[in-house]
Amino acid sequence: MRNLTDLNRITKMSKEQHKGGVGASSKHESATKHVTGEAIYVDDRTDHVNQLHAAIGKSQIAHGRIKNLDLSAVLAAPGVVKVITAEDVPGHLDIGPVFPGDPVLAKDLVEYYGQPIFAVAAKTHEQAWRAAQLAKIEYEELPPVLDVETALAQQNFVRPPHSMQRGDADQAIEDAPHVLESHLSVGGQEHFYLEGQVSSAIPTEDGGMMIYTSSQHPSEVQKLVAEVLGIPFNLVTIDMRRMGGGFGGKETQAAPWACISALLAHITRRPVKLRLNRGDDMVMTGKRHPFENGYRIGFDDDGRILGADIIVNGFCGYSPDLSDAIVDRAMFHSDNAYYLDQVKIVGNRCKTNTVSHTAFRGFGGPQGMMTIEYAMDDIARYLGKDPLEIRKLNLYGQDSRNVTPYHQVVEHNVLPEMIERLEQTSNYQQRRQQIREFNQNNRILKRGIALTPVKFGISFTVQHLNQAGALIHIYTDGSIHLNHGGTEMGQGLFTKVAQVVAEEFQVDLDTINVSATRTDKVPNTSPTAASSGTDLNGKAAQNAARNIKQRLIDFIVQHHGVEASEIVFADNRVHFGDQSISFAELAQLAYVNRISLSSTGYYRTPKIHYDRNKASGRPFFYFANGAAVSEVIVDTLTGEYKLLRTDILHDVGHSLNPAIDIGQIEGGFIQGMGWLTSEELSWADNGRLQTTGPATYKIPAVSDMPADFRVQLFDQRNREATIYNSKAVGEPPFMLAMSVWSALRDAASSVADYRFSPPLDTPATPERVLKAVKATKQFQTNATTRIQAEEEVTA
Ligand code: MTE
Ligand code: QUE
Ligand code: MOS
Repeated sequence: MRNLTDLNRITKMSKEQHKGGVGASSKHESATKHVTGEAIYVDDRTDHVNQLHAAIGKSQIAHGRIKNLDLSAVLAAPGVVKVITAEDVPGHLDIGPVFPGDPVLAKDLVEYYGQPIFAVAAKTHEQAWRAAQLAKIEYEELPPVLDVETALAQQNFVRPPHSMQRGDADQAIEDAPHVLESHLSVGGQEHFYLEGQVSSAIPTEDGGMMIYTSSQHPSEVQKLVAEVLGIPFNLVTIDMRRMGGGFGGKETQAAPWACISALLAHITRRPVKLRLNRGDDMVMTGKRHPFENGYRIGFDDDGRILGADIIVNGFCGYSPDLSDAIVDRAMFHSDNAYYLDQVKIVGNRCKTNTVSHTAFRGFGGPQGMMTIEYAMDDIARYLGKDPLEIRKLNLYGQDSRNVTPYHQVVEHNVLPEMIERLEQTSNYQQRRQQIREFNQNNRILKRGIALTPVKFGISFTVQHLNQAGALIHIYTDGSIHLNHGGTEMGQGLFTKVAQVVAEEFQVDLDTINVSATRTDKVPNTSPTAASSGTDLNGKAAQNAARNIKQRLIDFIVQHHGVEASEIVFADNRVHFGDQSISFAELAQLAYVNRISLSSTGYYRTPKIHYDRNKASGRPFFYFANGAAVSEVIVDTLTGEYKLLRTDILHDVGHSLNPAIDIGQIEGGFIQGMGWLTSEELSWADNGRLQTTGPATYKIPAVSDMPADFRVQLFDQRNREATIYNSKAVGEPPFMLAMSVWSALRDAASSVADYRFSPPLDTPATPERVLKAVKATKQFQTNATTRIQAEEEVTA
């Protein structure tokens, strides 16, 4: 019998000998294919015989009724085979994901500029697009609502308002020694995934549909395609191997194009591909919600918050889409990392005649956090203190100072320790001093620095979405086929889940093949969203692997007459008694002995519950944390600036793959920086989006990376029982970019020796930074005049 030392030796050996298990910085499973161009995206799939290409005819007004739709020129255009309108939809017209409100093609009423009205199928992509421009449409125009103020004044909402509260915020503010109030405009954001929206539909022999689509939510596409066609769900199959980026923009926004290509395929009985060009994609798909937020906060002489009254108003666009959950998440993150003693938070879902805004990395959380971070800077300037001091003072802490406005207790709070550490490693205090000196000695160039924290709740706040399934087959050569409900969009989900399975069987990562996400393999899946992909699918895959492993162990016990405790999976082998066979031999042996080598797996997140009517419960299984210090330099004559250095300390628990996690942190931070600095959406007065390509919409370039970029993982395991005690990483780092915005404000504030907190809406473009500098100079001038006047009076 094998003794414990032997077992330990084998287990230890396995760490060295099987490649790519949990904790290894294995490269992304498609890294090589990505850089050689061999990775296949939907549009790279070989065309089918007889395939048609589709394009969309769009509304040219923001709000109105269609009086007359003349499509004769479209139908007569070269190559055109079929033109469809709402009248041609055999099943449901509405494809709203949660609540109704999104007709797949507009019927009578149009509610935003660019709304799909008809679709064309032609022999080529270009023929379809050209034909779609030839429609003659007469409208009866209605006044559009294009701003939040009007929507609020008219109580024009896509969903009813919602609020959460604890204690009596009004009273606490009234009783507080100091009160500040302000408002903040937070801009939206275009997803700018490199691969645009695309779907390819192929009719199947039994009246069903096979769809290849770039979607984060294959099960929802399956449901909606079946519903618009009026056929059962089991006749529709969705296949999704990889996206060229999703970022939330392919959660609901992929479905219309899948439905339209399916409708055209259903009607013509031919395969149909629909790929939006960049301009159409930007006009027709929802973006991050812009927000108009406000706060009124009471605090004591130290800057400790005593009462907070916060309002968040999301621009939802014309329909509910996911806005209810998005504004909820903005509300859930209005505290960010701070204890707000007596608090009231109100969220409005404003209806505007623009495209329906949707999920985008952080799902409303970033827009929610901005307000309290804005207030932190304002309180600091008012009291003449360093903003970091105010932030630290207000962090969630011990005793009763650890309960959120929705009554979830903040457990295992690592942020105070993380901030302490980052303050040290980034040399914050010394650099703050150097920056003060630099600013005193430089009239035109000013530097700024800020440290901002992030606390982000992990779990879908809609409880039933917190579940996942997986499917594993082991073949008789020992190679493993893995499938799960999550989708790959570049974030490394397939790699991490495969690592979990490699760890379970102690085999090399490259013996596992992860195949395309398909609705006929794992059914009824949740969107790959809320950063939960690895948490949910990793556990489901582990469950499937453990089912098979248990069968193999039972088999060895019976077949070889050894104790289960003596069986060890290690280094691509299984050891028992005095024997050791390869994993492939074991698979072969199990097969001939009629042991099933296939299993499904399932997982549901424990501990979570939430009563939305009471706005109370534990919506989040745990929190992911991070903090960043950014330093900028601003030209106060032009408002131009540069990010000089960023230090990040981020909490991913026990990392499943440090290389991929650091990639997510860097990418998320840069994407967040783009949102808060250069990416500005512009709509004309008639509701037409004017920023429809990279020439007018500025995403970060490689030259915008901080010259000095230091990312560290906070390597402490998650105290909750997540997959190998890791933490979700997809969205939280996005919000670390608030440090850049706050640093820009710090630089502007230096112009009045930090006694004034200039307004700085986002994106903080050079124009807005220049405005902030000017407001600060004005404050300085007024203050000087006032002092001179006072001196004259005294003299
Ligand atoms: N990383 C890449 N490279 N591409 C993406 O589209 N999407 C982000 C994040 N990281 C995204 C990404 C968003 S919005 C989410 S919710 C998560 O990845 C989803 O994947 P996960 O849950 O597997 O982390
Ligand atoms: C975070 C998210 C999502 C969320 C809630 C979060 C998300 C999402 C949904 C959602 C809600 C209701 C539905 C549905 C999806 O909720 O991405 O299909 O019926 O899609 O806290 O990221
Ligand atoms: Mo991410 S916004 O939850 O897709």
